[in-house]
Amino acid sequence: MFTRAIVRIPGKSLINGLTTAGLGLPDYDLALEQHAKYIKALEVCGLDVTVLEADERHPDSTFIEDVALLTGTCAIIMNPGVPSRKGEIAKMRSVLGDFYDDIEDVRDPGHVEAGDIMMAGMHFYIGLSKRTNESGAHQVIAHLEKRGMSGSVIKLKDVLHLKTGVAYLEHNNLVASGEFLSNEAFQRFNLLRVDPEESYSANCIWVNDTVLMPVGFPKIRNTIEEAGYLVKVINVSEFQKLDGGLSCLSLRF
Ligand code: CIR
Repeated sequence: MFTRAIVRIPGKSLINGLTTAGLGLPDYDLALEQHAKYIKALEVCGLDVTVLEADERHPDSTFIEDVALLTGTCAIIMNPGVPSRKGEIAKMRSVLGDFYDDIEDVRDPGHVEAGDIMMAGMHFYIGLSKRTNESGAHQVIAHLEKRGMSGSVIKLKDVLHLKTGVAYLEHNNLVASGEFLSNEAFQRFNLLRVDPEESYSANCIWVNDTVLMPVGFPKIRNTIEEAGYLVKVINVSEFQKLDGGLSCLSLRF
């Protein structure tokens, strides 16, 4: 069960965020509205949500998932793999200090963005991507192993982050799309397969047996409901324009 989440309000500079989506510029007012509804949905799932103020200097800082990994026992502050996002970690130690005594860091030459880390029980899959390298992944694995957890790496081909294409919904159920459907490492799960035309929906999140997913993906919604979950759909169109999705917008712990 999760009891808490941390989110960061998008700044006006959001429109300058990194993107490959080709979907146009986000509408800032609509992004704020969608973000407020996202917070509400987390609260309805029982989470106590800490809302951080906007950080205008960092356009992508609302994608707060990328800057820390929060486990049951420790927090690990990431080292983003792209220059414009490096400064996002500056205040995380004091923010996380309210919740964790045990805080580690990923250091150069290691880079990790936690959108590349998927927790499945006590094991953490770490995507090697354009943002996350071997050195960073092995630092994370060492921090986890010191505390009785484990990690392994997955090489990414097409997607930005690991969780762009997979989502663990607990109970051995894994939502998977594209390159991950045939990945050997994921065959031990019950795969909930996402069709190529619904690939954006693979970035969904389990919050205490409710699955939050983006609007407009009826096939995978049906599959997830048939697997026994309550589904709540949320419109995050303005964040999709920046390659972001539901998982990226919060740290859940
Ligand atoms: C970026 O390119 O870093 C942001 N525009 C999107 C980050 C999305 N985060 C995630 O998938 N965890």
